[in-house]
Amino acid sequence: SKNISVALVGNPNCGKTTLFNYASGSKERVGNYAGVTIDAKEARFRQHDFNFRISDLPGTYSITEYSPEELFVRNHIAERKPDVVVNVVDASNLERNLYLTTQLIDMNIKVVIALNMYDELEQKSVQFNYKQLGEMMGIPIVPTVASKGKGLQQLFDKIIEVYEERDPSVRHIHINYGPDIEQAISAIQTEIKQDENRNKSYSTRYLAIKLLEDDAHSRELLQSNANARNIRSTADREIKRLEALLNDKSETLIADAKYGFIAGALKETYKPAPETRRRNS
Ligand code: GDP
Ligand code: MG
Ligand code: K
Repeated sequence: SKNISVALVGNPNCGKTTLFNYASGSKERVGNYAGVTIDAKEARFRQHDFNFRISDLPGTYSITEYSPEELFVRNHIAERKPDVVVNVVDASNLERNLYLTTQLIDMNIKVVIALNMYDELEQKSVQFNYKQLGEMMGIPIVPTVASKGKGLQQLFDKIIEVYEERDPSVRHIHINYGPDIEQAISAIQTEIKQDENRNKSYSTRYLAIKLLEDDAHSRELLQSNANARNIRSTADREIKRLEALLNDKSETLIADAKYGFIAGALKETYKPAPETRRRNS
């Protein structure tokens, strides 16, 4: 039988640990433990013909350098290289949760979205074409109610399908950052690619975007690139050009483009419940 490693990634309180416990059959207490050393819980179980190894990673709103949790998640993805990342998304808080998804898209890795808390979405009368959203992002989306174990069979079937590259809806999209930022990204990518023997843990597009966000960890990583000096000067030049041109910090410009992408995708796929009229007292 085959081995498959899975990492659960998502915002705090989206149901990762609940999903982890249900899937692995462990009775770990669910909750936030402030002050405890950051750690990933790991469990093994069998599903169909597969030996699953599943990791429950700390909750994060983003994968950058800003907190030890974020760095932990990022290193886990780059160094442990899970076969499939399950991005657990709280269905009742899509806009905020999908920000992390845009970073996973940049990383160009195998992702399945568990659209968790789906019960809460069903209770409101919203119309959400999650299939269409998944197609737009190139990431399959499986609704789940982790607290009841609902949808988990479908989720693990989908993980296997994505791992074996049998799902035709999976594709690597590029979030379009607009012509000015895209030009900067490709200028930096060109410099990174000069070194044929570079560390290939991260895609060049991802690293270029992170450099434009002035991300210290990426700068550090790229120091081992034979072309490090040119990469750095190109990034500095492009940041200056963008900031003069678009009149904002380049990391803000990138975050805005990500939120713009999410807003555009949700506008096409998500119809909120009609506003309930407030009663005057
Ligand atoms: P984590 O921070 O991502 O690990 O989230 P937890 O697993 O600790 O879950 C946070 C809370 O959400 C807990 O009270 C869970 O019981 C609850 N929860 C998890 N999944 C679901 C779900 O699908 N629906 C609902 N309504 N609650 C859920
Ligand atoms: Mg947890
Ligand atoms: K929690």
